Amino acid sequence: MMKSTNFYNKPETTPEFLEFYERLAKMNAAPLWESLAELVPVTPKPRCMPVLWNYDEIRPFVMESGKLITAKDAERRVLILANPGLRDSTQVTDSLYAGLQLILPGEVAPTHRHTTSALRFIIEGNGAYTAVEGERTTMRPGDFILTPSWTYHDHGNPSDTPTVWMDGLDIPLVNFFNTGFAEHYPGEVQPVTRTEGDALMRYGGHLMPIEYKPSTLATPVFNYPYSRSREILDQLYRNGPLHPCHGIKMQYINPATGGYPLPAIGAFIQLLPSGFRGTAHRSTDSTVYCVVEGRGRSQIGEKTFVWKEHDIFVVPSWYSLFHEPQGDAVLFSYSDRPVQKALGIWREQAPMPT
Ligand code: GTQ
Repeated sequence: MMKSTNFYNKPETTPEFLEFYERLAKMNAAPLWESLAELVPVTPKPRCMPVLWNYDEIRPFVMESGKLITAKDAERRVLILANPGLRDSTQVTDSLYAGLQLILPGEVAPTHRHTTSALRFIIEGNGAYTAVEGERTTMRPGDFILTPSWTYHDHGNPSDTPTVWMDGLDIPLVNFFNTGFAEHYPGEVQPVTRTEGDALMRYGGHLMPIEYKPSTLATPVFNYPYSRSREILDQLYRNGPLHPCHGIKMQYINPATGGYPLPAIGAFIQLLPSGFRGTAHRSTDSTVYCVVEGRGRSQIGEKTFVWKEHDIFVVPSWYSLFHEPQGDAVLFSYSDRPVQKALGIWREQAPMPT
């Protein structure tokens, strides 16, 4: 097999070449052969790196931010999870954003909407809510909550415990296309017009409103409660079979289309049962993982990450990956898979060829 380093036959750059390049630059032009290997790589070259945020280490910073600024003053009090491979960046992967958001008892994060879509994966707390288009949903650990593009949303915490969740947004993609818009709702808190649980009952059961036609690509269900997800994983584990790489892995769906929950973000939840040792695999969608339950380790390329509940880690595109839990473990993950699939460029090897 040809080595990727000499796949392209790059000519030696003599002074004559360099002189030509200088004159070319003044014409706002450049020689393709100098950057072909970078522009048309033989295999993916993600800039983002494998990285793990240990929740016990980052949590004190999250709480400290709560003393520094209010949710209202910050609009959203969030610590961005910045991938060290993406210098000076505000991104967790080359295409996606992640953050840890805190809302303290009595606080409100004011109502706004934007073209970027958001998912929330709840880490701790009990009794805070996210409101989406007139319906409030209580955020409980492990819940997967969505605020689709251009839907008004606010967060509030009438409980007596701080609530922390991971935000996942398609900010880098939306800004890449220069399609970012945002606006405030006229009031701080949007009026409640629907009973809690209405969307889940209406669209997320085994019934659908007659002749319902989705008006957007986003799911009409905006809370996928963990209690349900966990029960499904448990039941499917009992029923089998277990995937050699993924354990029991399911994807969150838009029940109206069977497609992804958001146009640009796919999300997954998997049970790695006690005694499981996953086989190495890889895929082209750089993925953000959040440990929901348990502990274990994952081998990502050359790196081994030891993780436990609430830790967050990144697996870049095409890095080999396997998981090994210690006891039962549950992992949540999200990636830009829907975009890659829409472009017809998503690839997976699960398991990797030996
Ligand atoms: O909750 O609306 O982490 O607008 C970044 C941007 C959260 C939000 C983020 C946002 C939000």
